[in-house]
Amino acid sequence: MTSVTISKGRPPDCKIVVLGNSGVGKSALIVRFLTNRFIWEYDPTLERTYKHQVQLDEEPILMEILDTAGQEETIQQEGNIRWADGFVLVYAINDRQSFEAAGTLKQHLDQVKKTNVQCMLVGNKVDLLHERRVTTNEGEALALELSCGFFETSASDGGEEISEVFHELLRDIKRRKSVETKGRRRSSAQQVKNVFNRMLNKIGNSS
Ligand SMILES: Nc1nc2c(ncn2[C@@H]2O[C@H](COP(=O)(O)OP(=O)(O)OP(=O)(O)O)[C@@H](O)[C@H]2O)c(=O)[nH]1
Ligand SMILES: [Mg+2]
Repeated sequence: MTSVTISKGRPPDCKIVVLGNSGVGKSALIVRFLTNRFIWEYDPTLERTYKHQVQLDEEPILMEILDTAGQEETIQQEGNIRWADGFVLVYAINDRQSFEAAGTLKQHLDQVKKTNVQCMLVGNKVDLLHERRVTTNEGEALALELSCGFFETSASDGGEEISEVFHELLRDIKRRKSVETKGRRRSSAQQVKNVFNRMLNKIGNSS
Protein backbone atom coordinates (compact mmCIF):
# COMPACT_ATOMS: atom_id res chain seq x y z
CA MET A 1 0.00 0.00 0.00
CA THR A 2 1.37 3.46 -0.88
CA SER A 3 1.21 6.07 1.81
CA VAL A 4 0.69 9.70 0.85
CA THR A 5 1.16 12.47 3.38
CA ILE A 6 -1.19 15.37 3.00
CA SER A 7 -0.91 18.76 4.65
CA LYS A 8 -2.90 18.98 7.86
CA GLY A 9 -3.11 22.73 7.28
CA ARG A 10 -5.59 22.27 4.47
CA PRO A 11 -9.35 21.94 5.02
CA PRO A 12 -10.43 18.46 6.10
CA ASP A 13 -12.13 16.06 3.66
CA CYS A 14 -14.53 14.78 6.34
CA LYS A 15 -15.73 16.44 9.50
CA ILE A 16 -17.03 14.21 12.27
CA VAL A 17 -18.73 15.16 15.53
CA VAL A 18 -18.80 12.72 18.43
CA LEU A 19 -21.87 13.14 20.61
CA GLY A 20 -23.45 11.44 23.60
CA ASN A 21 -24.19 11.86 27.28
CA SER A 22 -21.50 12.79 29.74
CA GLY A 23 -19.24 9.94 30.82
CA VAL A 24 -20.18 7.43 28.09
CA GLY A 25 -16.58 7.39 26.82
CA LYS A 26 -16.53 9.75 23.83
CA SER A 27 -13.06 11.13 24.64
CA ALA A 28 -11.76 7.67 25.56
CA LEU A 29 -12.94 6.27 22.19
CA ILE A 30 -11.37 9.10 20.19
CA VAL A 31 -8.07 8.81 22.06
CA ARG A 32 -8.10 5.03 21.58
CA PHE A 33 -8.74 5.48 17.84
CA LEU A 34 -6.00 8.11 17.44
CA THR A 35 -3.29 6.75 19.75
CA ASN A 36 -4.36 3.22 20.73
CA ARG A 37 -4.13 4.28 24.39
CA PHE A 38 -6.82 4.34 27.06
CA ILE A 39 -7.48 7.14 29.51
CA TRP A 40 -8.77 6.01 32.90
CA GLU A 41 -9.08 9.39 34.59
CA TYR A 42 -12.34 11.20 34.05
CA ASP A 43 -11.90 14.73 32.85
CA PRO A 44 -15.12 16.20 31.41
CA THR A 45 -14.49 17.64 27.97
CA LEU A 46 -15.39 21.18 27.00
CA GLU A 47 -14.71 20.87 23.31
CA ARG A 48 -11.69 19.68 21.41
CA THR A 49 -10.86 19.01 17.76
CA TYR A 50 -8.31 16.63 16.29
CA LYS A 51 -7.01 16.45 12.73
CA HIS A 52 -6.05 12.99 11.62
CA GLN A 53 -5.04 11.46 8.33
CA VAL A 54 -6.15 7.94 7.43
CA GLN A 55 -5.37 5.75 4.45
CA LEU A 56 -8.77 4.39 3.52
CA ASP A 57 -9.29 2.07 0.56
CA GLU A 58 -5.96 3.26 -0.92
CA GLU A 59 -6.92 6.90 -0.57
CA PRO A 60 -5.54 9.44 1.93
CA ILE A 61 -8.31 11.23 3.79
CA LEU A 62 -7.86 14.10 6.19
CA MET A 63 -10.49 13.96 8.87
CA GLU A 64 -11.33 16.40 11.61
CA ILE A 65 -12.96 15.01 14.75
CA LEU A 66 -14.80 17.21 17.20
CA ASP A 67 -15.03 15.81 20.73
CA THR A 68 -17.97 17.48 22.45
CA ALA A 69 -19.05 17.95 26.04
CA GLY A 70 -21.80 15.61 27.18
CA GLN A 71 -23.41 18.27 29.34
CA GLU A 72 -26.98 18.95 28.30
CA GLU A 73 -26.62 22.64 27.59
CA THR A 74 -23.90 22.09 24.97
CA ILE A 75 -24.81 18.70 23.51
CA GLN A 76 -27.29 20.01 20.96
CA GLN A 77 -25.28 22.99 19.70
CA GLU A 78 -26.55 23.65 16.20
CA GLY A 79 -23.31 25.22 14.89
CA ASN A 80 -21.46 21.96 15.49
CA ILE A 81 -24.24 19.95 13.91
CA ARG A 82 -24.28 22.08 10.75
CA TRP A 83 -20.47 21.93 10.55
CA ALA A 84 -20.36 18.12 10.50
CA ASP A 85 -20.47 15.68 7.59
CA GLY A 86 -21.23 12.79 9.93
CA PHE A 87 -21.76 11.81 13.54
CA VAL A 88 -20.73 9.19 16.04
CA LEU A 89 -23.50 8.82 18.63
CA VAL A 90 -22.20 7.15 21.75
CA TYR A 91 -24.02 5.57 24.67
CA ALA A 92 -22.70 3.29 27.39
CA ILE A 93 -24.19 -0.23 27.56
CA ASN A 94 -24.41 0.09 31.36
CA ASP A 95 -26.34 3.37 31.21
CA ARG A 96 -29.92 3.08 29.96
CA GLN A 97 -30.47 6.83 30.03
CA SER A 98 -27.55 7.44 27.67
CA PHE A 99 -29.10 4.94 25.22
CA GLU A 100 -32.43 6.74 25.25
CA ALA A 101 -30.66 10.09 24.86
CA ALA A 102 -28.85 8.81 21.74
CA GLY A 103 -32.19 8.10 20.02
CA THR A 104 -33.54 11.55 20.80
CA LEU A 105 -30.30 13.16 19.69
CA LYS A 106 -30.36 11.50 16.26
CA GLN A 107 -33.85 12.92 15.63
CA HIS A 108 -32.54 16.36 16.60
CA LEU A 109 -29.61 16.00 14.16
CA ASP A 110 -31.95 15.07 11.29
CA GLN A 111 -34.13 18.07 12.06
CA VAL A 112 -31.22 20.54 12.16
CA LYS A 113 -29.58 19.16 8.99
CA LYS A 114 -32.98 18.68 7.29
CA THR A 115 -31.87 15.27 6.09
CA ASN A 116 -31.17 11.78 7.34
CA VAL A 117 -27.62 12.37 8.60
CA GLN A 118 -24.70 9.93 8.20
CA CYS A 119 -24.32 8.38 11.60
CA MET A 120 -22.86 5.51 13.61
CA LEU A 121 -24.54 4.40 16.82
CA VAL A 122 -21.97 3.08 19.30
CA GLY A 123 -22.65 1.12 22.50
CA ASN A 124 -19.43 1.61 24.48
CA LYS A 125 -18.06 -0.06 27.64
CA VAL A 126 -18.82 -3.64 26.54
CA ASP A 127 -16.08 -4.79 28.92
CA LEU A 128 -18.56 -4.00 31.73
CA LEU A 129 -20.80 -6.93 30.71
CA HIS A 130 -21.91 -7.64 34.28
CA GLU A 131 -23.38 -4.11 34.44
CA ARG A 132 -25.14 -4.31 31.07
CA ARG A 133 -28.46 -2.43 30.90
CA VAL A 134 -28.89 -2.28 27.10
CA THR A 135 -28.83 -5.50 25.07
CA THR A 136 -27.06 -5.83 21.72
CA ASN A 137 -30.46 -6.53 20.10
CA GLU A 138 -31.84 -3.27 21.43
CA GLY A 139 -28.82 -1.39 20.05
CA GLU A 140 -29.23 -3.02 16.65
CA ALA A 141 -32.95 -2.32 16.59
CA LEU A 142 -32.45 1.37 17.41
CA ALA A 143 -29.73 1.69 14.76
CA LEU A 144 -32.08 0.16 12.19
CA GLU A 145 -34.88 2.51 13.21
CA LEU A 146 -32.55 5.54 13.00
CA SER A 147 -30.81 4.35 9.78
CA CYS A 148 -27.40 4.30 11.47
CA GLY A 149 -24.55 1.83 11.42
CA PHE A 150 -24.06 0.02 14.72
CA PHE A 151 -21.06 -1.12 16.76
CA GLU A 152 -20.42 -2.19 20.31
CA THR A 153 -16.99 -1.14 21.59
CA SER A 154 -14.73 -1.01 24.58
CA ALA A 155 -12.38 1.95 24.70
CA SER A 156 -10.75 0.23 27.63
CA ASP A 157 -10.03 -3.09 25.84
CA GLY A 158 -9.48 -1.57 22.38
CA GLY A 159 -10.14 -3.72 19.33
CA GLU A 160 -10.72 -3.24 15.63
CA GLU A 161 -14.34 -2.17 16.05
CA ILE A 162 -13.22 1.29 17.16
CA SER A 163 -11.38 1.98 13.91
CA GLU A 164 -14.27 0.39 12.02
CA VAL A 165 -16.69 2.93 13.52
CA PHE A 166 -14.71 5.81 12.03
CA HIS A 167 -13.77 4.06 8.78
CA GLU A 168 -17.34 2.96 8.02
CA LEU A 169 -18.58 6.47 8.73
CA LEU A 170 -15.95 7.94 6.39
CA ARG A 171 -17.03 5.51 3.67
CA ASP A 172 -20.69 6.51 4.12
CA ILE A 173 -19.78 10.20 3.99
CA LYS A 174 -17.68 9.69 0.84
CA ARG A 175 -20.52 7.79 -0.84
CA ARG A 176 -23.00 10.51 0.00
CA LYS A 177 -20.69 13.30 -1.17
CA SER A 178 -20.10 11.56 -4.49
CA VAL A 179 -23.87 11.10 -5.04
CA GLU A 180 -24.45 14.78 -4.20
CA THR A 181 -21.65 15.91 -6.56
CA LYS A 182 -23.09 13.80 -9.38
CA GLY A 183 -26.54 15.25 -8.66
CA ARG A 184 -25.13 18.80 -8.78
CA ARG A 185 -23.27 18.06 -12.03
CA ARG A 186 -26.42 16.60 -13.56
CA SER A 187 -28.48 19.61 -12.53
CA SER A 188 -25.94 22.12 -13.88
CA ALA A 189 -25.75 20.13 -17.16
CA GLN A 190 -29.55 20.27 -17.24
CA GLN A 191 -29.46 24.06 -16.70
CA VAL A 192 -27.08 24.50 -19.67
CA LYS A 193 -29.38 22.31 -21.76
CA ASN A 194 -32.40 24.42 -20.77
CA VAL A 195 -30.64 27.69 -21.71
CA PHE A 196 -29.59 26.17 -25.02
CA ASN A 197 -33.15 24.99 -25.75
CA ARG A 198 -34.55 28.43 -24.91
CA MET A 199 -32.05 30.04 -27.32
CA LEU A 200 -32.99 27.59 -30.07
CA ASN A 201 -36.69 28.29 -29.48
CA LYS A 202 -36.06 32.06 -29.68
CA ILE A 203 -34.13 31.66 -32.94
CA GLY A 204 -36.87 29.36 -34.26
CA ASN A 205 -39.61 31.87 -33.35
CA SER A 206 -37.83 34.90 -34.85
CA SER A 207 -37.11 33.26 -38.25
N1 LIG B 1 -14.67 0.23 31.70
C1 LIG B 1 -14.68 1.17 30.77
N2 LIG B 1 -14.56 2.46 31.11
C2 LIG B 1 -14.58 3.39 30.12
C3 LIG B 1 -14.71 3.05 28.76
N3 LIG B 1 -14.69 4.19 28.03
C4 LIG B 1 -14.54 5.19 28.89
N4 LIG B 1 -14.46 4.72 30.15
C5 LIG B 1 -14.31 5.50 31.40
O1 LIG B 1 -15.46 6.29 31.57
C6 LIG B 1 -15.10 7.57 32.09
C7 LIG B 1 -15.64 8.67 31.16
O2 LIG B 1 -14.96 8.58 29.91
P1 LIG B 1 -14.80 9.86 28.96
O3 LIG B 1 -14.17 9.39 27.71
O4 LIG B 1 -14.12 10.97 29.67
O5 LIG B 1 -16.36 10.22 28.74
P2 LIG B 1 -16.95 11.39 27.83
O6 LIG B 1 -18.12 10.82 27.11
O7 LIG B 1 -15.89 12.02 27.02
O8 LIG B 1 -17.49 12.42 28.95
P3 LIG B 1 -17.70 14.05 28.78
O9 LIG B 1 -16.44 14.63 28.26
O10 LIG B 1 -18.04 14.52 30.17
O11 LIG B 1 -18.86 14.26 27.88
C8 LIG B 1 -13.56 7.58 32.23
O12 LIG B 1 -13.24 7.25 33.57
C9 LIG B 1 -13.12 6.48 31.30
O13 LIG B 1 -11.94 5.86 31.74
C10 LIG B 1 -14.83 1.66 28.42
O14 LIG B 1 -14.96 1.25 27.26
N5 LIG B 1 -14.82 0.78 29.47
MG1 LIG C 1 -15.05 13.85 27.03
